[in-house]
Parts: sequence; C-alpha cells; structure tokens
Amino acid sequence: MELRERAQQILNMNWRNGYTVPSQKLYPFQWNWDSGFIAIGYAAMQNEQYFWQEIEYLIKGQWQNGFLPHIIYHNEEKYRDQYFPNADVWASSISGDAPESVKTSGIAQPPVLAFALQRGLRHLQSYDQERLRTILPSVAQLQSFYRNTRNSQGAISIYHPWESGMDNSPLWDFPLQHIGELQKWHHLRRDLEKVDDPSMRPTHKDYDAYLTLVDHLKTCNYDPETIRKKYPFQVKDILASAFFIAGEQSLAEMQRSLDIPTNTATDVDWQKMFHDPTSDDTLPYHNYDVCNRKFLPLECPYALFFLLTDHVSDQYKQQVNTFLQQHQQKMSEYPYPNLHASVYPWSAKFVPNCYWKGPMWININWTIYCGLKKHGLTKWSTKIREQILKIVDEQGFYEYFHPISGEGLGADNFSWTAALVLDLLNDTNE
Ligand code: 9WN
Repeated sequence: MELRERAQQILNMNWRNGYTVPSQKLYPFQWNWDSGFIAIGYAAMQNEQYFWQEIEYLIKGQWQNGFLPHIIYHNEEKYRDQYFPNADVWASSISGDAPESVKTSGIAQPPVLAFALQRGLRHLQSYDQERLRTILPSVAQLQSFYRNTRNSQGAISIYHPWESGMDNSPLWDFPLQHIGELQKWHHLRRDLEKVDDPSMRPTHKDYDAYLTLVDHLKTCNYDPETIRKKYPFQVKDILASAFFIAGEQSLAEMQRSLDIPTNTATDVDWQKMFHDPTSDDTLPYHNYDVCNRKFLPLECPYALFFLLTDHVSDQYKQQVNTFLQQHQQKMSEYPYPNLHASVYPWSAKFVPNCYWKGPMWININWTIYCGLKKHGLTKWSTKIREQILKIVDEQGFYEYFHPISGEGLGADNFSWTAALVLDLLNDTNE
C-alpha cells in the first residue's frame, strides 16, 4: 500500500468522533500538541470536517484565562483506568478558570495551535471562513495567555517537563534536582504494562518528580501569578518560545485575512534571551533555568528551533549551516544521517532507545524542516523531508526511532507520525 494511504488509514483508525488519540493503546485521550500536528494531517487529506473538529474539540478544554491544557479527558469515565495520571489527579476544578463540561490536566504543551491552524489552512483547497472566524478568538486568547503570563521578551517559561513535550529529556535533570522532596506516585503508573520494553519509558523517579510538581501546582491553585512567585520549576524553553513567536505571526496573518484587528508581539529579541555567553558551541543557545539562574547546555537540536520564526539574523543562519554540516558528518555512518536525535549520539547523556534521551522523533524533525525551508535553507530541508519519508516507509509509523539502527520504537500507528507524513507528501515545491 502507498505511504499516503497507510497514513490516512492510521488517522481514520485513531479518530474518535471529534478528536484523535495519539495511539490506540498508550494514550486514550486528546493531547494538545499532538492535535495541532494531527489537524494538519487531516487538512493535507482534504478532510476539512475532521480538521475543524480536531481543533474545536481541543478548544473545548481551554480555560477561561486562555490556558490550553496538555490533556483533554474526553470520555473520561470510559478510559479513566487506562492512563495515569487520570483527571482526578489534576483536580483542575481548584482553578476557577477550568471548564465544567470536560476534565483537563493543569499544565500545557508547546503552543503549536496558531501555527498548525495556519499550516492546515494552506493545505485546504477551500475552507469555511466563518468557522475560522469562530475559532480565532480562542487562538488569540491562548496567545495572549502566553504573552501575558509566561513571557519575557518572547522567551517563554515552562513549568513542567511534560510542558516541553520532551518529557524525560536530560534537559530537565538539573532543574528537577531542585524541586524539594519527591512524593511517591510511581506505583500508580499504567504505561509500563502497555509497552514491550519498559526501559524505553521514563523511570519511576521521573514519575515521582512529575507528580510532585503537580502537587506544587495545586498548592498554587494553578494561579499564574502565585506560580511565578513560588513554584520551583521554571525554565525558559526554546521550543515553546519558537512555537509561541511563530504562532504570533500566524495569528496576525489569519486575523488580517479576515479584517480582524491584531495586537500580537512583533518586536521581540528572543534569541538574545537564550544566548549563553560562556558557550563555545557552534550554536551557543541553551534553555535557561530561571529558578536556579543557570543555562542548561545539552547536545541536542534545540538551537535549530529559532528558524521557525522570522526573527533570526544572517549570522545565525550561517551558524546553522556550519552546525548542520558538522552534524551530517558525525551521523555519516548511520542510515538516516540528516535526521536529528532528541539527544545526539556523541553526548554523554545519550540513551539510544529511551524516549526523549536519544530516539529520533518525527515532529521534531518536521519542525526543523519547516524552519529550514522557511529561511531558504533548502539544501538541508530537502534531505530531512526525504529521510522522514524514507524512515517511515521502511520502518513503519512509529512513535520514535532508534538513531543508530533506525528501528521503529514505542507505539505503532502513531497519529502525528502519520499526519506529518501527509503534510510532507503534499509539500513538494522546494
Ligand atoms: C505525557 C502523547 C504524548 C506526547 C508527548 C510524549 C508523551 C505523555 C506520556 O505522549 O507524553 O504527556 O504519558 O508519556 O512525551 O510529547 O504529546 O503522544
């Protein structure tokens, strides 16, 4: 069967009458950034109905203050025993802002919505403008939430490893050492019984830390002001910032297309906020731990995410070129030398089959692809596109891939892998 047809089948299989689960076994609800990627896939299939519904169901979980949680627990009663943490753990109702009609988590994920919405619209041959007009105020409210509560000149703070989408990346090792005593929660986990190899998943200690942070957030009643003053995990994150800034641009363009006034931020110098003056890396940009006042260097593709926005200098683009040349050389003995691992194989922190500590993820590589193409670095974007399509064709629609052997790992029939393949199959004009 053709790659396109296989991808479409996966999305149709994971569709749940309004939203799409990331994978059948492991993740039974709607996830925030997954949904953004998945909606793009429906648009690339010209399935306008599913495209709008995916986004509308996501927005059902939005809080009154604009915050958009990372999990929307649709059909919560039916699946509550299938996933941990379930909705009760979050007790999101302690915030007066949480919706009553559906239960949600109390943390976010990279704010991809505005960017994904616009990218999806570009795929659709025609679309219902009134439906866009109805959705845009929620998207604007989400961007305002970030602008007003998480932002420092375009650098966005995240409050939990899960908010990064890259849950157990070594990026969080240092800040997690400073969150105080860990509570024991890991005995409640459900994920380990659903995977073939538990060593691919985060450790028990990771889970204890994740849930200890949730306890802290509940103590703050999920109130942004209280969190900012008292909460122990606050990291300025390049990926979240990249999607926020790109989202500002996407939102402004969509608003203008409908003659809606816009007040998005344009004068950001956010790359400066991540510049580590002590680093001698080719790309000297790192996440920043606000609570412990420390940059968090790691050999990983983080510094490439700036490309998603307009706000990059020519000097930076040259540095990117050099960085990618070095990367290709170091990867030359592996089967997919232009794909980026979540932690590079030459890092002391690299674990090739463990989740966000080494494996290659399609959404990360697709994000880098979009950025490179946006800035005309097509020599590299073309290679990433080819190799994403090749690895999925050869190995299957997996959640992540072993960077050295290329083997597919984690959940099979993974929704965003399918959706982003559909995006790339349509995106042929280099
Ligand atoms: C916690 C759904 C999500 C992705 C994340 C990925 C994983 C959840 C988990 O699955 O996280 O949010 O239970 O491990 O890390 O990026 O959105 O696919």
